[in-house]
Amino acid sequence: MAPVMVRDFAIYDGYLDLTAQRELVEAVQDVARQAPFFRPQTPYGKPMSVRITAAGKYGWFSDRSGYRYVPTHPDGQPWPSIPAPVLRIWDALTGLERRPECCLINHYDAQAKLGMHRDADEADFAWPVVSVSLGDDALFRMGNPTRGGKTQSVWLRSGDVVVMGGAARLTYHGVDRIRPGSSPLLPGGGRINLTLRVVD
Ligand code: MD3
Ligand code: FE
Repeated sequence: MAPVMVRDFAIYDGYLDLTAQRELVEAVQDVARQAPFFRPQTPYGKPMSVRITAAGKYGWFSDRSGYRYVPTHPDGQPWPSIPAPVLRIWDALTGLERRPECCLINHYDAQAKLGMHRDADEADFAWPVVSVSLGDDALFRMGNPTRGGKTQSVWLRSGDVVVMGGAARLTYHGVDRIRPGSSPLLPGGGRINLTLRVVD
């Protein structure tokens, strides 16, 4: 499947069929049973609207002392391993020998959004980031290597996969809003986004 390229973002529209999406939802539910979703505090002390959990060697965490990768869930347990069907997507689309060390899992309810930011806490930006969308549609905004400037938005739908390599890897991006009720995939509604990252 050939991606649609938007600003070096490779968008694989409808990459996952319904069976594959359901398999991933089960895998995410399994991770969340072991490592429950939580709401991080921003360094400014405000709770994020997105709830998160993770799988792999590292998860992502934020509190008053800043953003960082951490080897354990806030409950002290190591993160569950990254589910095999998730790694298969990485393998198929990147063709890399290297595997991601973090599968960050974001959950968006009807009110949740993610402000414009760059993902820059990883050691080597030469590795791509892969994103998988499940559930409700999301308005994804792509910006520039520095804050500000013209942006371009696309609706990401359940089953879409995006590969951020090249210039896109350090591009500002965010999620303005979801379209509540647009997908019946998740039992409680909302949207789940998986991002696969090489951290070390
Ligand atoms: C571009 N997540 O978790 S996925 C994030 O839909 C994040 O939950 C959004 O931004 C979401 O950090 C957007 C697309 C995405 C993810 C990671 C990136 C784009 C990226 C890392 C670098 C560059
Ligand atoms: Fe991001």
